[in-house]
Amino acid sequence: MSDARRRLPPGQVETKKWPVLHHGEVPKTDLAKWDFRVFGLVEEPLRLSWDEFSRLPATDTKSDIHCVTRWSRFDVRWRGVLVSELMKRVRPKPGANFALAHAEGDFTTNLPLTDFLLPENLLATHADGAPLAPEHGGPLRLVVPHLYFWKSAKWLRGIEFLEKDRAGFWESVGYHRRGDPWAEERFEEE
Ligand SMILES: Nc1nc2c(c(=O)[nH]1)N[C@H]1C(S)=C(S)[C@@H](COP(=O)(O)O)O[C@H]1N2
Ligand SMILES: [Mo]
Repeated sequence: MSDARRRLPPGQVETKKWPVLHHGEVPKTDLAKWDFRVFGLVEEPLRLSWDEFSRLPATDTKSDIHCVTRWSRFDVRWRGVLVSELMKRVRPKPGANFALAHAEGDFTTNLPLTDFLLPENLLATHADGAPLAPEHGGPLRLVVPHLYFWKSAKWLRGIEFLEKDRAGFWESVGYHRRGDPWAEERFEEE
């Protein structure tokens, strides 16, 4: 099997392009008013301004994107703050089992805590060497490479830790609660 085939989850097709997909309008972000919040089941809630967030240590990563609409894009170069770096500043309470990513305009997406904490997950400010374009989620998006791309919330504004799973935006209209592309967890069975 070719390298490209091995990297392609079942039912996916590789594209060199980067399609833009989301619900609603691209939000206009005023960085002076922007904040990033960590709340819910955590010992100390955290609130960072854009300046404070920008001072967190940045890391370069590279990962593949797998969209549930069946396109995959290989080797996207990301730059941003590793979730593990953020977690050095946050202590989830013992009952925290899920993370709910909050984005502009009430968009949310839910992740089991174990999926959220994986070492390759990133709070991305840059893609392919440039600041993340607004249509791709700039100034900040979540990147969770091992799950379908709808879990990678664009225009990310915070993370809420929860005891019980709470369906996010796409999950509440039938998308799978976990979304593993290798297991083709596309939609919840009726
Ligand atoms: N805030 C927000 N983030 C979102 C979405 C959305 O509707 N709102 N859609 C998701 C879906 S379904 C996909 S496939 C990817 C698309 O990201 P892209 O436009 O950068 O390719 O964003 C995800 N993140
Ligand atoms: Mo999607």
